[in-house]
Amino acid sequence: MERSFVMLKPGVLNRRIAGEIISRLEKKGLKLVGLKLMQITAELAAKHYAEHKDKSFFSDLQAYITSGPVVAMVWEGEDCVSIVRKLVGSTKVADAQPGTIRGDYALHTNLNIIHASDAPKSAEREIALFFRPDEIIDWEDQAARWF
Ligand code: FUP
Repeated sequence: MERSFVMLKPGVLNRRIAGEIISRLEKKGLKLVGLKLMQITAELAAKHYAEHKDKSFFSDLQAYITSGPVVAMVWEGEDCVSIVRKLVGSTKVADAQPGTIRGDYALHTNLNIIHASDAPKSAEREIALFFRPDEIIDWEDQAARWF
């Protein structure tokens, strides 16, 4: 089983669409194993986006991601990282296909509403940055009992 770190960026709570977006990941069949509302500090934002620290958009990105609460999540499933990236859609919102989360809900790339790990290694790093091990619940999936 693979895990991915997913974060609903500030703006999602203002727009009251957190539930809709979480629902898309649930409907795909992925398993939610970690979830919390967080106010990210500038330090955590800098660690999370370390690969972008020299880019021109970094300070705007850091300001945006710390401007309000985010919903930090860990999702689990087979090929979870690449499946979530497909559901999320392209980074540049002009390229994000309708039907994807960014394609349906975002108009500006710098406000593209959701983050999802781009590889299993990044997922491990990001999960460790945002979650303590005891905040992730390895619950027994009894879906077959219900459906
Ligand atoms: P992604 O993995 O799809 O989130 O994409 P990146 O890691 O390349 O970018 C991280 C964030 O930086 C994006 F979500 C939005 C922001 N960004 C910009 O604002 N402008 C750009 O040209 C590229 C990224």
